[in-house]
Amino acid sequence: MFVETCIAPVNIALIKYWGKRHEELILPINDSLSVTLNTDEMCAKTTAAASASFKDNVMWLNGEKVPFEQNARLMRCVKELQQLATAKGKLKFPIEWKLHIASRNNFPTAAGLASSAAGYACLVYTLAQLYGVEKEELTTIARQGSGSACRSLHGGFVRWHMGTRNDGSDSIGSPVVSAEHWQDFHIIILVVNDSRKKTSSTSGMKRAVETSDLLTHRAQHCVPQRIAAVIDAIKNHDFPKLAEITMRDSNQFHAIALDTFPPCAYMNDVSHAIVDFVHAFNKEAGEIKLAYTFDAGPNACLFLLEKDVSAALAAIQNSFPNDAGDSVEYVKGIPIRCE
Ligand code: 2P0
Repeated sequence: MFVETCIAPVNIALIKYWGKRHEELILPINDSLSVTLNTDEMCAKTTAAASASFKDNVMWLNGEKVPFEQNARLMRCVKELQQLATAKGKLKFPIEWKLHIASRNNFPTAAGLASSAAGYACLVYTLAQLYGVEKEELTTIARQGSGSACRSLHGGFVRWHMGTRNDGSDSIGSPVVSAEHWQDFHIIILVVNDSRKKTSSTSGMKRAVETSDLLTHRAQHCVPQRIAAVIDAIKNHDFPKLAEITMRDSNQFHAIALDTFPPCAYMNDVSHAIVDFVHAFNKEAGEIKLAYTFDAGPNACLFLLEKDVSAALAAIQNSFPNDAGDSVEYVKGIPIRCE
């Protein structure tokens, strides 16, 4: 039997991916840019084994058996890795050997915090180790599991290039700077308690492509400029510039969600209170020290510099006390360094 175990972290987008130009290959309509969290507290962990004695391919996710061969995205990743290993002559065992894969997220999947990104990045990297191809370009394979997964294979700030080729070979994730470039860049996750079921990212973005005019405007006219400007801000350690671009892009992404027909409302009242809180905090400080971004759910990710973490956490605790009753939403701060 051959066995490998790996971990992969969550990434949070500053410039969002929202909309595909090819559903199966998962090719996006715009570039996106994210930061990968440097923490073991929020990551996926996967163990993959291949053996002559396994009768079937089996997968467990957080301890529960889940479909394997019926999962088209999973099968696509496995097949791509097997083809790569065969082409490179790196197989240590017969390609016919079945796989057993067990994957876990150590953060609440219900919180909707980019679990598929870390999950597919981890799955692809673990299988690549098993097949001996871990040094090859893997982001194009992880992308076919879940688009945002291609950004979790690198540390630090990562750009997912939309690419122009029809086969997706140039739709890759690559680091913008070295992973150690911005050591005092921090993130605080505010977990807003929300049990309401929301539209999944996959179907929400599909509906947006079909119905939102604002989506086309953003992809063509706003994202290219924002990507260039945010890379410039990262290279120059210009936090206020990065913060403004991030907040504007988050706001526009949620405007697109509402411009979708029927609309998707991912943020809730607490999310909007967090937006107001951040702007008030920055006004009080006289400069932009804090930035928010929201994904396809109500939880907030705040970006800030290390020197401002304790003041921000104190202000958060003051504005959003944690001791509210069961039915009331709450906010929790987790400082995490990104590098
Ligand atoms: C992002 N999100 O850039 C954006 C912002 C959510 C909001 O990437 O269909 O789960 O599997 O490619 O990767 C979530 O999309 O969607 C996402 P699929 P995925 O982080």
